[in-house]
Amino acid sequence: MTDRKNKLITLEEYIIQAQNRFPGATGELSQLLRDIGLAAKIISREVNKAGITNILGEDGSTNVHGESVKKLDLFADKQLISALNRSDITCMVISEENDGIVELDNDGGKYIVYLDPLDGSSNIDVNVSVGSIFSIYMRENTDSKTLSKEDALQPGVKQVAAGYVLYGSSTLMAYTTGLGVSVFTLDPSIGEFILCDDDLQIPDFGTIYSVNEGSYQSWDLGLKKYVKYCQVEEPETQRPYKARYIGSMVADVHRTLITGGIFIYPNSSQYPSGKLRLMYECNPLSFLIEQAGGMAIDGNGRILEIKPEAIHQRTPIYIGSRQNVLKVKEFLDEYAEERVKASLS
Ligand code: AFP
Repeated sequence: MTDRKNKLITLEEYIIQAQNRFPGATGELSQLLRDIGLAAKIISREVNKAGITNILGEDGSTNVHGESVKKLDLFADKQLISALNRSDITCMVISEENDGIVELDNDGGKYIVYLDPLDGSSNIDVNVSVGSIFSIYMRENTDSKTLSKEDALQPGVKQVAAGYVLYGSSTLMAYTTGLGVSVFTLDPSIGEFILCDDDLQIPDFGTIYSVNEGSYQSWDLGLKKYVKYCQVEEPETQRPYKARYIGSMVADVHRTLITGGIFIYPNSSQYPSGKLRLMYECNPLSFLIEQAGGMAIDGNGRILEIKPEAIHQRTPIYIGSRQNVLKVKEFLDEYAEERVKASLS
């Protein structure tokens, strides 16, 4: 935890202090993070009173992935995009809720922002934690006036910042600009995010595994064997591990970040390329986890090194404590041949 325990530092102050450490900084990225912080407060307020204002439930449409859209998804999407449109910094937004790119009014904007405005939204109706995820890139091609999807197709290693806001028992924001992970908790009485940790580290090993075991039959053999390994009784290796699965990636990964362990959303016969989205779920959370000392892979290599081909691309993901991710990789590698044989048969 931060050694500044007795001194309350707000998100705004922290961002300004961090910016002052870089003499050449223009302050634009800081402004962008502050804009996201503002939208997060508005979304948090709405999530907390969702039942009262009858904003719960589906709006009747489906998003680009054919999933039913909850009213709060749309609200969160609108708030984040209009917050980003306030300052002339962001040229383009790609959001789970929009099929194509959303061009903002700022041709000269330097930044491209990916958003999952309300991850885990099928949990809203049952009062379970949801979150907003963001991922920020620099626009590389500044010569051309026109923007295209290609401008947005950069690998995760090129993120300049990423983070999430978790609307849970309290509202919390975690972000990284590549210099460790900072975490803030929203104090609703003063409406400010207060710094609670400025260098969060994930335990190197943890005893929780998190995966939707209902899909067990559709997994590759390596993952089946790994999950059986987690369940074996062997006190010397602290097994059996505990199973925990919320069904909101942002909440499952947040727990993993704090307690250690592993979160998995694999490829399966139902989802041959995995279900979760590379650009606005897996990349930002992988950046954070790596910055905290953990690992994130797609079963073969680092998530952050995947070259994206589409803005709504999916990927399998194995993310969490270093030792746990290395262990599952051993199992996946050991049974990789069976996987190839199965795909050929
Ligand atoms: P929703 O946003 O539609 O609730 O999806 C949430 C999510 O993308 C991710 O946050 C969860 O980890 C994952 O889906 C849960 O998927 P399963 O229901 O297939 O386990």
